[in-house]
Amino acid sequence: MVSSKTAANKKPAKPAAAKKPKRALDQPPEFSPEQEMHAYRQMLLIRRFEEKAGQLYGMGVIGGFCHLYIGQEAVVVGMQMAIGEGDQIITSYRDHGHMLACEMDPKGVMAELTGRRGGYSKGKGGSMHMFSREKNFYGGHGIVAAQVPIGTGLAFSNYLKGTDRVSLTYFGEGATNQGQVYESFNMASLWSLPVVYVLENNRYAMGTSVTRAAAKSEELFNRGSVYGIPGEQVDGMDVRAVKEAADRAVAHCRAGKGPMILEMMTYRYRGHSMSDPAKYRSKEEVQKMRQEHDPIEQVRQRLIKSGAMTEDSLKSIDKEVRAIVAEAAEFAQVDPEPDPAELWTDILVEA
Ligand SMILES: Cc1ncc(C[n+]2csc(CCOP(=O)(O)OP(=O)(O)O)c2C)c(N)n1
Repeated sequence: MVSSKTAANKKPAKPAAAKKPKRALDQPPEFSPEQEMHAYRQMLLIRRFEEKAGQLYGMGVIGGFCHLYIGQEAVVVGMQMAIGEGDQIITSYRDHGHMLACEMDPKGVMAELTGRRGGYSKGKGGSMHMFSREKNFYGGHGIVAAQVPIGTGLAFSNYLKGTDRVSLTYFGEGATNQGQVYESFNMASLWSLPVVYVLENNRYAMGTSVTRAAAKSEELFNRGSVYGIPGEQVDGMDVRAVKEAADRAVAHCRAGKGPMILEMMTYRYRGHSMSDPAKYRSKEEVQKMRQEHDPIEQVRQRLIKSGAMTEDSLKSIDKEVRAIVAEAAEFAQVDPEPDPAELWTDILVEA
């Protein structure tokens, strides 16, 4: 075990320079046709997967908690396009999209939702508690903001090991009011840890609007400023804007300049969880976001306009994606449930 004293001695503590928070560019750079296609396919996979999960939940095949990511797909896909082998990802309970973006197997994710042996936590974790060391996905956390110190710890480990790996630590705007976020900001800045705090501002924490819950809610990207952590507000519905901001934030971390906050302005179309009828906002508000800002539709329109794809070729991609999701759903229903004896396994790891 490495003591914090050793850690502090390894590199002299270098406080991050206090930078004036700035906003990202209004017009993001264009994607190549390959990047557009990649983003389209990944976002569509998440959307179709979540739609199927919602359906299975309605049928009673999935039980317990289930928080869908529909509407927010551009955030995780754009972030993922900016990182490389060995960079870590950690998030809250709204985690299926993050897992798919990390290329975890949709069958294993869906089977965990249905509580089957082939699930990523052997059917014992459910929607909020899945992990993959192989894909550098560190969960899946049900306690609001609990992943923020853990994600900061991942960055601390990168720092101690002297690697250039970066931790992407996601959390919601509701989590931004939790104390442990600021303890994390302090340490991340103190030791210049390579962590990008990806603040997914989908405007509601359960049924509470950000404007009712957060002081200075219009500038959450600025919440790290007293610690000298630079922050930016990003159009989280446009995958190109996300990728562009992510590239800069990741480069900032890799250059040893410490943490950065990206506030992703996004929106969730569905309720907080499956039991939320979402009566705290108007249907028109949701409709407007879907019609004018949908992250997948934006890419679809560009692909068609540029001539890179036709309606028919896009339909065939949709068919392929639906087949992957159908296969996952099938597996998640035929795979056996864990043996009751499994209740006593994987509880404690002896070091
Ligand atoms: C410490 C703690 N307090 C309260 C809850 C109940 N709770 C679950 S989700 C949630 C809202 C969090 O909203 P946000 O961070 O914005 O994330 P989102 O659900 O919008 O992705 C709350 C209050 C919890 N799980 N943990």
